Amino acid sequence: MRLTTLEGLPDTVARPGYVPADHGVGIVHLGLGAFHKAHQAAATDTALAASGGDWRICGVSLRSPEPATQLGPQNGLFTLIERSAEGSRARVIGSVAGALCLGPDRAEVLAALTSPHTRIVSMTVTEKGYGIDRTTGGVDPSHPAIAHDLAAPEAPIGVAGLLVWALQARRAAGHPPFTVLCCDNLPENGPLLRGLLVDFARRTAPEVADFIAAEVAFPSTMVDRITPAATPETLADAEAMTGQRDEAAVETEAFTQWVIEDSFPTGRPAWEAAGAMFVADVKPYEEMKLRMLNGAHSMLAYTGFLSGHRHVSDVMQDASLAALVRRHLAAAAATLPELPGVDFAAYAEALCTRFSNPHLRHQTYQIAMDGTEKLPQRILAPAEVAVSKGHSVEPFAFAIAAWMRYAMGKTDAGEAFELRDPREAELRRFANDTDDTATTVSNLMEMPGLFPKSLIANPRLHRSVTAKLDAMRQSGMAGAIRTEAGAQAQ
Ligand code: CS2
Repeated sequence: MRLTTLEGLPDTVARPGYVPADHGVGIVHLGLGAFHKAHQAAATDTALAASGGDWRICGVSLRSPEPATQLGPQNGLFTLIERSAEGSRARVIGSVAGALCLGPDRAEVLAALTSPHTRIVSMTVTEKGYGIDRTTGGVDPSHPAIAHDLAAPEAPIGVAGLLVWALQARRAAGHPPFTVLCCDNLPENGPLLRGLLVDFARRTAPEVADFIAAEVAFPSTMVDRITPAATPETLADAEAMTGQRDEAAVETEAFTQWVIEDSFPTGRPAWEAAGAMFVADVKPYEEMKLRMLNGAHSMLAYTGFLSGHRHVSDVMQDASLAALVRRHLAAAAATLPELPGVDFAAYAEALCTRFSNPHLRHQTYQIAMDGTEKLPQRILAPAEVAVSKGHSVEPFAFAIAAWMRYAMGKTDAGEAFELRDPREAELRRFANDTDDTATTVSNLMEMPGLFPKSLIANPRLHRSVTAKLDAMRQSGMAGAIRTEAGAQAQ
């Protein structure tokens, strides 16, 4: 039997503490993937139980029809499996009221974005989904969705195009603007998105550009919950736990964190009931998370994948690599300004425990994707700080070398794999152009818009990355990891 109602669920399964149908939609969410379901949808479910309100979510996927075909027949209900060392627990989430796909459901999506009931538009479309030119902060006209929407702003398909179109339509109709809530792992994601939308509007609808800059709220957020892509095993486990077939089940860890700038002129759900922290300045939290959790994740993804570790928890079983993860966390922490009430060493330890969770099958290959979009905020920004503070650059050089080795697109055994990066072709070409490692390092570092100038011009970093990449090519990734960990131990 397919999950369609809350009736008949076993007592061991937690269910919404409210009647879903009694609550209207107040949020449109773009990017209806596993992370949204495990994080914001779960927090909204808790908030609805605690304080009510018309805050259910209309979920929209911009391209993939799957989320809508999975959730639609289930009335938006899905099982969230939370896996911790103590075991797994299942919870059915009721906060998603509807699931649409922009292609087939275009009219409904546009109606939801312009509805006076919609007070927040949130999104998780991944780093590459926006089309931001990080050097200017404006739009990247070569991004496919941006290019499309600049040419046809009246028929948008991308985030910037849709939001500017909707904000303009709302203004014309006399409805207040919605709050734009970016939930992707991008630095200062609120202002970043504001910059993108204002630039897009200047090019397509100049009359609303100043209005967006001045009147629309773009609170920044730090989001955290490790959520692997769902697998057939996830669905089988959900069925075993709930007794119902659930095509939309997701699994995640027990831990969850959300730090949000409290700037919601038209209201918001009581997310604090789910542990969300509302602060005036999200930046120090976001830097901590991007540089420590995500930075270590990227480092261990490239090194782990290439040394034969399929899952993050396998990496943590490899004593040499686990030592390098700890080294990376300490180096990243040393780049952060003090954050009252937060002990970075304890945070690092907690991250190691989370990474070691054997019940969570989080693939290194999943984290390795989209490196060109992730490296700047995760590895390069802290590397720049380390250089400026006179700290060792070795941990960052090791992570950069591992990414470069990965960009070659083949394992030590010579087996080819897809990088899954929006700059795949360019990366492969630069990574494989020459046998001279120092030239490879220069070529990759000088790819437009990626490395900051201060790092490109740093001979110490260049030498260190070259030596480490050489070691990875000559001794293989597993050998290079042992050497690096050995050098650290001495
Ligand atoms: C990961 C993140 O895939 C990745 O790049 O580093 O998705 C990570 O699991 C989340 O940010 C954790 O909150």
